[in-house]
Formats: sequence, C-alpha cells, structure tokens
Amino acid sequence: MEMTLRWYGTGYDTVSLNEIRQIPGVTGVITTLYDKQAGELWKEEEIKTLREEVERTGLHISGIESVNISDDIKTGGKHRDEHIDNYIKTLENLGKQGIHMVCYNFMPVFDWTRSELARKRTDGSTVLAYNEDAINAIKPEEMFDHIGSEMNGTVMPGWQPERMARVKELFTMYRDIDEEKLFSNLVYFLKAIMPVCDKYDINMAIHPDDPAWNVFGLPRIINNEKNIMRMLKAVCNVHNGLTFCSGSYGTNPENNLPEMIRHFKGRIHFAHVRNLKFNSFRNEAGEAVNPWFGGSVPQGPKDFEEACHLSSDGSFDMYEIVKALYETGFEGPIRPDHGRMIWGEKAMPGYGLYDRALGACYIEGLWEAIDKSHRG
Ligand SMILES: [Mn+2]
Repeated sequence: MEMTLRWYGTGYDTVSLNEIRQIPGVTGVITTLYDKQAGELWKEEEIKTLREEVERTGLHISGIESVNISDDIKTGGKHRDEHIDNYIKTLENLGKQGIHMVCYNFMPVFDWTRSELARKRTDGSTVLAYNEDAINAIKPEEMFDHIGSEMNGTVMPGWQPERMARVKELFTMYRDIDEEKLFSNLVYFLKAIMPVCDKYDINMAIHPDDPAWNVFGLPRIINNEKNIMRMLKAVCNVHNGLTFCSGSYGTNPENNLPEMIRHFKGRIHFAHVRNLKFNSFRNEAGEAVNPWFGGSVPQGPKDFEEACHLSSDGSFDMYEIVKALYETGFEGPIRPDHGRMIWGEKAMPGYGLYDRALGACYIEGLWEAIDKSHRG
C-alpha cells in the first residue's frame, strides 16, 4: 500500500502540499481538478500543470478523486454520449500523464448525506454525524441551507452552491430512475470506458453510496456485497474495481468489512480507511439492531458519528480491516478518511490536517505491526 492524503488543490484546500509532505509516511496525494464540471473534458495540459505542482513538493499524484460522472450519464440523458466521450478523452489524458487510478461515484443528486457537519463530542472535537430523524425532518431542497453554514467557508465536494440551487431540477431528472435503470446506466458507462482503461492501465474505483441505504427515496446500487458482485460481474474486467470505503460501507453494520475486503481481493484499487461510532441502528424493518455492541440493542433512530481512526474510539475493528487489506496483498493507495476538527483548526469539515495526519500514522502503525508479525 501507499499512504496518501486527499488534497483539493491550491485555492480550494486549507491544507498545503508542504504540510502534507511532512506527515510521516505520506508520499502521494489523491487530488482533482476541483473546478471542472461533471461531463467536462480535462485537457492534458491542465493535468500536467497539476502533476508538476504536486511533484515540485516531492509528492506525486497517486490517483484522482474524483472525475465526476454527469447527471446525464447517470440518468441516460440526452448528453450522455457526449459526456462519456469527454470522460474517455479525460482518462486518456490522465493515462498519458502517468495517472492510473480514478475514483468516482454513481450516486444520484447527493454525493453523501449527513445531518450535521460539526457535532460536538465530549472531548470538544467536532465531527460529521447522521441522525435519521433529523434527515427525515429535512426537505431535500433544504439540505444545503441546513448544513451550508457548517462548511467553514469551504466548498464541499458534491455540495457546490450552484449545484444545490438546482436540487429540485435534479430530483425531477431522477424521478423515473429506479435501481435497475441506474444500474444499467452504470454498466453502459463502464463498457464504454473499459477500452481506454485497458490501453492506459487505468483502474476505475467506484466509491460506495454514503450512507449505504436509501435517502430521500433516491436509488442506491453500490452499498453491499451482493450489489458490488453484480456490478463487478456485469463488466468483468480488472480495471472495473472498487474504492473500499470503510466509513461508507460500514454505515450498515450488516456489512462485514474485513470479509468484504477478502471477498473482493484483486478488485479493490483504492482504500478509504476510517472509523464510525454507532449510537443506534435500525434495520430496514425498523427493528433496533446493532451487532457492533455485542448483543445490547440501543434504542432510538439510526444515529452515527465519525470517530477518530482508532478502534477504541468507534465501532469498527480497524486492526481487522487493515489486516484484511494486508493479507489480500493490497498494493493501491490508502488514505485516512474524514477526521475530526481538533486543535482549533478551521477547514473543510472532515478534511482538516491534524486528525487525518493522526489517522495516517495510526494506519501505518497497524500496517507495520501486521507486516512484521507476518515476517515472524
Ligand atoms: Mn470515502
């Protein structure tokens, strides 16, 4: 594995490349051209400029997160083929610049959903959190107004104000899109891009739906083992792979994270490793269940908050997650995922420097210990 950090680019990120360079063990960044609209072509010259900026600091680009998929591609709209054509040319330009991993998602309307971006924990840190009752009480078109003020003046991915101004229109676009249609549009897209991925050895890594259940009645297709398997089989090519995001798959405690990693050996091209703390969980039938609490059944609506990376702070066994990645021979980039906001930092929620740096070192520590125990 290679330890990396997500970086949104100069002018967008509160964290600099020079700061990232000083995190022990981090050698690469996962970045993007943040001002590109979904469906737009990325010119080779623009990618080269970005690559050179990163390389001047001694880091390199380990992958792109994300080259976004347009709503026309997701819904099969009238600009679909034109946007796919731009996507293919973008992949070609990335390949020519030596970039071989691209993360993307196929979620309708919202890239991710939380009810709070700054829930205060007992230690005074703040974290992103999800409470089902709070989400149910919000109209989708009011989501941005609800959480926009908690973004610390940053623009969060998938929540650009100009996009949020179109939320009603977006819901109309997806009105007739059920899970089957969304899935067939994903397969159509993947089949179209596989030749260029083969030519330039580009690993596509789909990010799971976050959270891993339907929100606001929108369809979800990348949320559990069965659906992933269907997607991998529909386009059976090693370049059609996954971003294994523990915090997204793990929103549903019925997803056994280490087991999923072992099951999808060879098709995981990118890993987001982070922890969550469940305060309660209800299944689809509305029954209070929570395997992570060893038998006790917490009451109340589905509620989770993002913990720090340590196992002891949340509900996941981070050792087992990292061990599964190690034992399946994972060689791709890993990044710590959302961190808490600590030590007075003002940054994009989840994407401050300090807690993600702590997360990177913790994961590296687990990796070293597992590696040495395997070497005897
Ligand atoms: Mn993720």
